[in-house]
Amino acid sequence: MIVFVTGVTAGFGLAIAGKFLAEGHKVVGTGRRQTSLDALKQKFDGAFHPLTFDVRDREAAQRAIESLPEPFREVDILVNNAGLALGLEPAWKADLAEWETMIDTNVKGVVICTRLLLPGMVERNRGHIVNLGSTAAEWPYPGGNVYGGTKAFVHQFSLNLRADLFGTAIRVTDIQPGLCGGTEFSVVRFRGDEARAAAMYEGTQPIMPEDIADTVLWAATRPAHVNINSIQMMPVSQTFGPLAVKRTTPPKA
Ligand code: NDP
Ligand code: 8X3
Repeated sequence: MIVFVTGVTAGFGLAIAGKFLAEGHKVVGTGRRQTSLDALKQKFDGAFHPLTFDVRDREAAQRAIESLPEPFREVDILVNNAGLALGLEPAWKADLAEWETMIDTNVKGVVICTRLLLPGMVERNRGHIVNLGSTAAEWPYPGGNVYGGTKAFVHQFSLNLRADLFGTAIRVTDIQPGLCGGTEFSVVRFRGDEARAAAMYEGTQPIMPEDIADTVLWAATRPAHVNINSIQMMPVSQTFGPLAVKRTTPPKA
């Protein structure tokens, strides 16, 4: 199979690309960091094709996809993985430019790559779109605001794609992870503050990129008549809390 994975220069994307390559598939891997993509090309020459573009840039994405050489053209699986969270401030203090970056990357980026690759899948009546959502799509938390909103979009977009694809063999899956370590996610979210990022995982055993890669591979290798709509996954060290209730008086014991 030919697997197109956005954001392979770190974290989940790197693990997903590695997993599919190890299983003998060809991978088109994207990102903005040219040197990381070059290193992957050198390591997996012939099986890995790098594309350097920003998923927010529709024309750059189109140029990159149109440049794909013949052996990588007929993409079977698109993994919309590139994404980010920025900040954890309450809505009235958050940086509006950071909100726009999250919307442009997590929403527009997913929409652009999907729209560019879907016609080929429909033409071949073969394909699978796997989106990286988040538990934040369904479980709000303070400071999650726009990040959670973008992942709710990813979830609903995934379901709606399947509605459009009714009658075709093309599958769509939304993977919704909770607390995950071993990626750059929190360092990016806390704008390079490594100590604050590390504190997120202290004393926990979070989900790791390898767990996500296993899940993507599993969803993509179900029998052709099975569509996994969504998978929500959390580490055992994470679960749900009660709804917050602000009281003006302390509760009676
Ligand atoms: P990382 O920060 O480790 O990796 C993000 C990847 O996305 C990088 O390869 C980066 O490449 C790429 N990327 C980011 N912005 C852009 C852009 N504008 N254009 C192109 N590529 C971009 O994050 P994770 O691996 O942790 O996260 C991957 C996905 O999983 C995200 O969508 C995230 O929201 C989601 N997720 C993460 C969780 C977590 O706790 N880690 C939990 C739930 C979901 P480059 O910088 O080279 O462009
Ligand atoms: C990443 C998980 O809980 O930081 O999507 O939003 S969380």
